[in-house]
Amino acid sequence: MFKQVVALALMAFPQALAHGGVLSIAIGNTWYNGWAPYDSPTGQTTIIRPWSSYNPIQDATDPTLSCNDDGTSGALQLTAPITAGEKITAYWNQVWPHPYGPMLVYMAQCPGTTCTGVNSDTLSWFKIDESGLINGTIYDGFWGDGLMIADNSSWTTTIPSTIPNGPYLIRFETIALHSLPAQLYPECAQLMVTGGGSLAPTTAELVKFPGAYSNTDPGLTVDIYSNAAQTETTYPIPGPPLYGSNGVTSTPASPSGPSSTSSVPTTSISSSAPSSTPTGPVVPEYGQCGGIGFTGSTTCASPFKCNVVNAYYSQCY
Ligand SMILES: *[C@@H]1O[C@H](CO)[C@@H](O)[C@H](O)[C@H]1NC(C)=O
Ligand SMILES: *[C@@H]1O[C@H](CO)[C@@H](O)[C@H](O)[C@H]1NC(C)=O
Ligand SMILES: [Cu+2]
Repeated sequence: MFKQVVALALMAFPQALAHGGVLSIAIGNTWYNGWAPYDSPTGQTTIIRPWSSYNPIQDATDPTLSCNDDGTSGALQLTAPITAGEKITAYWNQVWPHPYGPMLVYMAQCPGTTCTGVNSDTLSWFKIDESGLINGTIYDGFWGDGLMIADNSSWTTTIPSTIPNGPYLIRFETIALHSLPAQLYPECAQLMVTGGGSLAPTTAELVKFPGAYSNTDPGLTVDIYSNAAQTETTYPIPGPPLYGSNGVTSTPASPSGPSSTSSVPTTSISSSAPSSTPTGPVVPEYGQCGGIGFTGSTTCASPFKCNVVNAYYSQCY
């Protein structure tokens, strides 16, 4: 009997567990309350796609990996309007407990005029934002997840100004590496993008969920407590190359320069401190080009300029 009471109390207060998800979203001054996974789905109206558990997904082939549920949406599903180039912020339950691992944001365009009723498992996703190991080593460094926690357990990203108009899902994901298998926490929201451009993602940039990750990805299997981790300063972020990167995977720069011989822009994850005359790789549109602790290239690909977003993040656009 007592055990039952305890179990009920845990169900009523799932935030007592060290897990969670995206509870709300803000676009400009508009606040959108999220889906409540522990309430009855009946009658819930929100831009966030239904999701069902605070528990992490720990298998890259899990069928719920797209939006942390079976991929469907109900008839009451809402869609938020957003202008290409506008910022959107996702808020996790506070204080998010997992500071070691990357932050990732994906989008997927829906066929037709709305995403409502479209199964998220059928869509092709492209990555618009990522933040991996920001400084230090895999063992004791500062990660995108730490930045999310420092920023009020929230993550702000910019809808690329170049994506075509239309209905999209946006997928915010935080990955925690403090234990293995890695813990994946994705949630999705429905958007209607206007004011966009005409740069469709390339085939190399598009992935399915599940499909984008594998259980052998170095970025999902790294043991942050290993001896090797204590000296390793680069971390391969899982998933496809960033949208707009011309299909080139983010390449960590080495002290002697970019390891890629390609002439197309690459994103620096970690490198030696920028000199006054940077000769490293140029950062593509929407890539990071500055911020506290950032040591990568500060040179944006032409014609983009490096703009301060906040103290921790400057971006090329
Ligand atoms: C921090 O996030 C919460 C939602 O989790 C929000 O209500 C609050 O306004 C945020 N605080 C600031 C300073 O942005
Ligand atoms: C790493 O980056 C964080 C946030 O940008 C900063 O607070 C911290 O001092 C940096 N640590 C080192 C060793 O550079
Ligand atoms: Cu957790």
